[in-house]
Amino acid sequence: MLDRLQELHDEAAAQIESAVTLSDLRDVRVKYLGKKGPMTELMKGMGKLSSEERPKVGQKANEVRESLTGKLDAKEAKLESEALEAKLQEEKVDVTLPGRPVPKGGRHPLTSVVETIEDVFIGMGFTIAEGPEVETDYYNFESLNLPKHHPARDMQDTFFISSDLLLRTQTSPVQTRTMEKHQGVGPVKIICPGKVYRRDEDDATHSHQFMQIEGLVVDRGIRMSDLKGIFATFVKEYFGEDREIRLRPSFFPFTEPSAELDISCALCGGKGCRTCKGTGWIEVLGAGMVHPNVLRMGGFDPDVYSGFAFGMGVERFAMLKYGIDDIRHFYTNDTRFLSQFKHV
Ligand code: 2U9
Repeated sequence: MLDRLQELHDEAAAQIESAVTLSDLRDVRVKYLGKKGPMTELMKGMGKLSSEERPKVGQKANEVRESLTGKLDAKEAKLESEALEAKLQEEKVDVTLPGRPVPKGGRHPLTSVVETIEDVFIGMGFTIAEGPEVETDYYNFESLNLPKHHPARDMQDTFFISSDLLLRTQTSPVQTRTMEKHQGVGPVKIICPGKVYRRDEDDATHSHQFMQIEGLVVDRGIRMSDLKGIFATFVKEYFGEDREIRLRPSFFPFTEPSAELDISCALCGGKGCRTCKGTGWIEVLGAGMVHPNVLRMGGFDPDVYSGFAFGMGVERFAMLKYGIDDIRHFYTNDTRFLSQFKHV
């Protein structure tokens, strides 16, 4: 029996030695030291031994068990540390590698154009005023000398929300609201940037939603020459020193007299080309002296105060400056278009 125990020990020791994985080792442990293993089986025969032999066999069995347990534990620790080392090698991270750059966004070209125009006017002493996009009929039309059923209302096809509420068709209501706040005391010198809405079919030059910047100056003794001086500075700062300006008579219900401002065409230098339709001039904005009715409705006495106002379409300015041929590019969020304006 002692020999058999030694045999079992040597057999198990050889298998422990040759085990490659932790699972192999677990099988060896169960096979030799488990309840159904040969050791247990052998011990069942202890009863048949003489009282002299029994302690010897018992002692040998304990030695074998201890020896095997020690070998198993040692091999298990070795395999576990080998597995950990292999895992660490496999998952090794090179912390010195440079990071992958995250692509950066940029300002939308319309935002850049608005900010540039704002800066020019702020430089001339204007402040910025803003107001709601959902307006009342009074602020969008009545207060601008456009009473109900006035034919000029049709010039601006309107999105109505109810008979009295609408999406503003121009930022002019902000100017009326600002005049009201001043309670008949000048000066008022503001520009009003913002989104406006018109019931238009979208095409290359029309959009049902677009951006405007309007301006208003009200004070004692404001004249048409003040308007022209402001535009001369603005055009040179925004479009360039070499641009000339001219005013052409026009009509708007809220201004009298009214005019349109043209700038000389930079492409042909005034000779006439496709961009300026052969005229040498490009129309950029509308303006005029504030109509006395509009001053009165804003709370200013037209016998004491006068003013001028103007309005421009931001998309048109951006299209002229960057040579963009379709207004819809501004709203389709195609990054191939937008990424060209990252640095403007
Ligand atoms: C008040 C008084 C007067 C604003 C003005 C224009 C002329 C004008 C157009 C330019 C292109 C609109 O975006 S566009 O389609 N605007 O030509 N706007 S004068 O006049 C005002 C506004 C408010 C109280």
